[in-house]
Amino acid sequence: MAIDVQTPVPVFDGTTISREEFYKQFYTPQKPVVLRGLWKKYPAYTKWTMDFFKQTMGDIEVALYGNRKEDISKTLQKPNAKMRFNEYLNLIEHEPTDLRLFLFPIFKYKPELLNDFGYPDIVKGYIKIPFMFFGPTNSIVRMHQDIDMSNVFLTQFHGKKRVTLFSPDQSELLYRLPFNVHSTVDVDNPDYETYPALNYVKGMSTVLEHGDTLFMPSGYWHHIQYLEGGFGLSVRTVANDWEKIFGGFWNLTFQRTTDNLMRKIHDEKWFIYKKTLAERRALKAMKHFV
Ligand SMILES: O=C(O)CCC(=O)C(=O)O
Repeated sequence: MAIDVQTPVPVFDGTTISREEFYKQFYTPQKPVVLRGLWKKYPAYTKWTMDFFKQTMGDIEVALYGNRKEDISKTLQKPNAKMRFNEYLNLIEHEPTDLRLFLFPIFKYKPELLNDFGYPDIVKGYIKIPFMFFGPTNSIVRMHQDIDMSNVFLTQFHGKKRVTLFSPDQSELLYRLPFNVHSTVDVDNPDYETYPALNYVKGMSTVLEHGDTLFMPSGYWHHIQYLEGGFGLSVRTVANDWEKIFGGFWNLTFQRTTDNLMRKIHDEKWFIYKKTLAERRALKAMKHFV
């Protein structure tokens, strides 16, 4: 039985939605939405294609990460491969691979790309550090929350990807690993014997295509499957409440340092400890339902 993610993320016309409407319906209540065409007014909307990136910056070297099984316990730190950007773009267009390019600071290599877009005024308080994400068909971004707990606006430029979302209040049922923002749950093939609390989670899903911007409120869990090779860009805003702002700061400092240190010292044992704790917390959370 699949996890209940049938509820579709609502879709709004991003070319007409006003700031008032966005705040009232989505930003203040922290509800996800797809804003179709939000970036239509910017040159990037049509200019940023695979060929554009191949031609303008194909020569740079990029570090790539795959979906290694052993990485389930780790935040990805060591790349699986390095190659020229145009070789990589050809690969994800034409060849089977699982190599992804994520949190790519493309603007460091080519700052003039920043002139190709702006920050839509449906919201205030942007953290103006955009990142790009590239991936091949069938590659998976395993389920996680963003470590800084910011609100995310993820715009798709090329290819389609399915995004599955869960609200942060389901973290325990999703077996959130302590000292971490990941879960070992496989959303596509749920193992209800090992993870019985998954019977009680309820998510949402959507497929993003060219020109769609997905608003993911702070702390939302997301799992992404690239249905086609492609790329997108994310910009973020600071979380809406102090608890989440502090949570993000905590994750980036104390939590991450502790996790890295314990991993170095105890490795597998530390992972087993975190998994056990996550299971205990899930069983406790499940008691509200059974
Ligand atoms: O689109 C992707 O490849 C990953 C996006 C993501 O995980 C994020 O923006 O936090």
